[in-house]
Amino acid sequence: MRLYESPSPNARRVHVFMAEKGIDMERVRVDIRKGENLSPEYRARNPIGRVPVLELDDGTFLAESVAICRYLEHLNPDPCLFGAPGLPAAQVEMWHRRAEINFFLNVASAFRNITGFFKDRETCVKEWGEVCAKTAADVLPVFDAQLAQSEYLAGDTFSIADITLAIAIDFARMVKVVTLPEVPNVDRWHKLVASRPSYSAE
Ligand SMILES: N[C@@H](CCC(=O)N[C@@H](CS)C(=O)NCC(=O)O)C(=O)O
Repeated sequence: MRLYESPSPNARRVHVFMAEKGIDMERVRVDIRKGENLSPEYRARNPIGRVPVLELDDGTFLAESVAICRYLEHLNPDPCLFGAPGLPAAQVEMWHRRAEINFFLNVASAFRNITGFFKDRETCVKEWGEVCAKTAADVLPVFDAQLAQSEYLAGDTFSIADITLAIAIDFARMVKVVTLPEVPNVDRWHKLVASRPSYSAE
């Protein structure tokens, strides 16, 4: 297998997931700043033109970080990071979707629209970025309330929901476009997640 990637939060999700699973593979660096991900050659791997992309040994391409992680979970089920079948898996899915849709995507949209980082390839609307930044900040207390009563986001067990939210928070802190509210339970939990050896995987 081979992973097409760049230093970016979505590729990082896969790196941490791989480290949790003890999976390693060849990496191919894609320069997204220069737009290598928009070339016809790259779009043949992923028509959406984003990283990461996993290439299987038979030449199949799999894009979308979560789809890649699901496949890696299938290859190496331990530790279980998508939740045990039944209610635990549904709870992981619920918190993961909240982390991804309500927080991560708003942080990413704020970053893209406010900074114009990818203005060579998309229309950026600063005001929309500011709306997204506020939406991201406003939803963080929901995670804080959950983490006041639960060690990890979806319960007692570390899961992909924790990977996505922790990396999204790191990204928000790094790009500084979202004014993050005080969230002590999120801070407690983030230290716990960051102390895992997998979390420093690159
Ligand atoms: N939903 C996709 C999002 C992938 C994505 O947005 N990747 C960013 C890097 S974090 C990218 O490729 N950006 C390059 C661009 O927008 O041209 C996933 O989960 O993999």
